[in-house]
Amino acid sequence: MAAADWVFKDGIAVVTISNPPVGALSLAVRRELGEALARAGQDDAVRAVILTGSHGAFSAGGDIKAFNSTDIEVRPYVKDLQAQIASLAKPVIAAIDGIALGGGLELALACHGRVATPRARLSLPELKLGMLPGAAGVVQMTHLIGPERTLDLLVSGRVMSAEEALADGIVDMVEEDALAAAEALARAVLDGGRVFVPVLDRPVPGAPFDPALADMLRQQAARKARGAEAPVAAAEVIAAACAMDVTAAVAFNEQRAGQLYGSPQQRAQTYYFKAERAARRVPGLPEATRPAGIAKAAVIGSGTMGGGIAMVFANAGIPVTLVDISQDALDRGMGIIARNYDTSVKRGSMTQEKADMARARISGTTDYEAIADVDIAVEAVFEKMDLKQSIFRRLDAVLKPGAILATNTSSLDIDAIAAVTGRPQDVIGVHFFSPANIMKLQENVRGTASSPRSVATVMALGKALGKVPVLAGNCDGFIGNRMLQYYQGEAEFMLEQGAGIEQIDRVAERFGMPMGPLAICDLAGVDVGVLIYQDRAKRLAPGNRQSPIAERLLAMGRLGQKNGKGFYRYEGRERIVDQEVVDAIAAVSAELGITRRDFTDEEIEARLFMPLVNEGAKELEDGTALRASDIDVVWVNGYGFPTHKGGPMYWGEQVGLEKVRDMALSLAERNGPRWGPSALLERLVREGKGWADA
Ligand code: 3H9
Repeated sequence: MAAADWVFKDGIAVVTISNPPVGALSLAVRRELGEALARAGQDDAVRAVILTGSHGAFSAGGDIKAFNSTDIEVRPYVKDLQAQIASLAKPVIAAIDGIALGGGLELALACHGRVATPRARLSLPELKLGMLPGAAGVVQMTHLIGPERTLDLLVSGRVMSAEEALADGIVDMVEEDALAAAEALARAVLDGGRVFVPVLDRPVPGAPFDPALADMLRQQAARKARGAEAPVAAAEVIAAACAMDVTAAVAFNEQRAGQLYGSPQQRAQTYYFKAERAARRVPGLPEATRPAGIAKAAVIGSGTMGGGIAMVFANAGIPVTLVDISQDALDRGMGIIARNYDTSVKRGSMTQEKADMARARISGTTDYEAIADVDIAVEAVFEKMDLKQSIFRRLDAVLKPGAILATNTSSLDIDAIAAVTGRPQDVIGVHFFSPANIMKLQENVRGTASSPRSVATVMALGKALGKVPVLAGNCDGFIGNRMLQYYQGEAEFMLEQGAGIEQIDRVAERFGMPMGPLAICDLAGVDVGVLIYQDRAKRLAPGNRQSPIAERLLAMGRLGQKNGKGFYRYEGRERIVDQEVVDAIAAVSAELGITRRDFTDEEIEARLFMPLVNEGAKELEDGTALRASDIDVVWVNGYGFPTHKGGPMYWGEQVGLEKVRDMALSLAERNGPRWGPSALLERLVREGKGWADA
């Protein structure tokens, strides 16, 4: 089939983008669209053109799979197609069913009119790829919805519904039969009954603007960007769209987009886009493996985590029963869920109607018999092995054959949990991150006995729940938390040597992390961190040490944010360094005989992030992670690692694996052998290779 089909009837040519599954604007599509538009221009019998998509998509925009290859650089570009539409003395109407994203939406916005079906979803998601809409999209959108809303739309990458697009004049009609409606619109234009003002000729809503607008937009974008360049560039182009004439603004849009395309951030984010999709595929599952359908779920434990997980199922349309030991506990859990939904409605992230429907899908019980027919039960109680095992015995006794018995443990041994059941093949880990209804990561943990069906089910479930699923092997801390201990551990070792509390957090935050490692400790609770340390201390091989700083803080009654003092003292949200903590750290240094010294920001950055890469390599080596890119997906979605750096493994490769290896050698000398380089890393350095050869 051609990449763009042409059908002609009664004076109207219907040109269809045909590039399943998502209608990406590949070179073949762009060429054939160009030819179709030229033919429409030359053929006097053609009086109007309808541009539409197929396979449930108008177009997902530029062909991401061809990014950074030569194909993308071959004309016609989307802007050439737009110019053809503009110069055609015949109406062109876009008929949009399903997605119109990025370049696809820019193309539609260059048409004279637009009709959408109720299923249409419109977005300019380019910033997620580290780039800008390059075919005038920033200017087009500013002319449609004004500067502030355009910035919000671009920075969030939010998807608009057909109704929303209609209310904003982005589409002209919403009709079930978009083709018929587009044809009627085209005929109305031909009859002179309907006139469309091209998007770029419309005045920017809200004009005239405050001269300080450009600065305001820039600052707003920079605050959200955490070091990403594209949001700031977007703000600059939006400001230009408000201040310059259209031709100059469009040229500036193209220029800024061109500067970002090919940049290290664009490459990192495009890599990351592919990484998320690769993570869904599990190599080695027998071809006949089919995931079990999940129509009904149960969650055991109605605390913060359990309640959040119940909301995730309910939000995805799956009825879910919360199980707890007492009615009191259930009532408390249900109360928190109700408040969370109220907050979502207040913040505008959910309509009242959707929240009510989701809430109605959550029920509670204290009786395990009541969940006998669920397809999956997710246990989400305290991290205590004997408690979890007793719950799994009960689940084993009541659940129907073939049900999935899942645990939300963040660190415990899946095999030890599975061993108390008569069906270890159906037992698997599904590790959600807190708050479960917000955080995207779903780290699925395969036990030794977990069947391919169980694996396939929780991977498919992740997608159905709107999460980003990644498969991990069963080990202490799985992919994410196993690495985290080195990041946080090294932060404390650097404190012992003289680095400042604020300096360490500032470096991590400037790198792009949402919060530095010490501030995170305060958020999670110094007491919680110390429990984990103490537990780990029992298992540490000889020669390895942990810093006693957190234990000291706990002894001083500093629990973290929960009592207003941990590594920092808190006044409202403000973090203030306390002399008492500085003194306590200096005392630890003195006791350990460590000479304190100044640190450069560069050293701190290297010592925080390189150990992550080394431990990631060990996970690849022992099979805990299937691919380096899976580790990146875990860190971006679970820990807020900046997407514009691709993830720790991608970043490590950019910095140089040799440097990562050298850092591991020096940290092993100071902190103990478990900090030493992974054998895989050493081999890759020796052979001059990267993760692709792991
Ligand atoms: C742009 O338009 C630049 C312009 O401003 C400049 C002028 C040109 N290209 O995600 P899924 C593949 S930048 C090529 O699993 P879903 C995807 O890799 C672009 N391929 O399904 C996967 O293939 P595979 C702006 C694409 O239903 C398959 O389609 N557009 C593209 O969960 C299914 O995808 C975007 O940023 C593409 N554009 O979600 C859109 N998109 O299985 C990014 C997808 O072999 N895409 N594929 O890996 C998305 O947001 C989601 O993929 C989408 C479907 C909503 C489309």
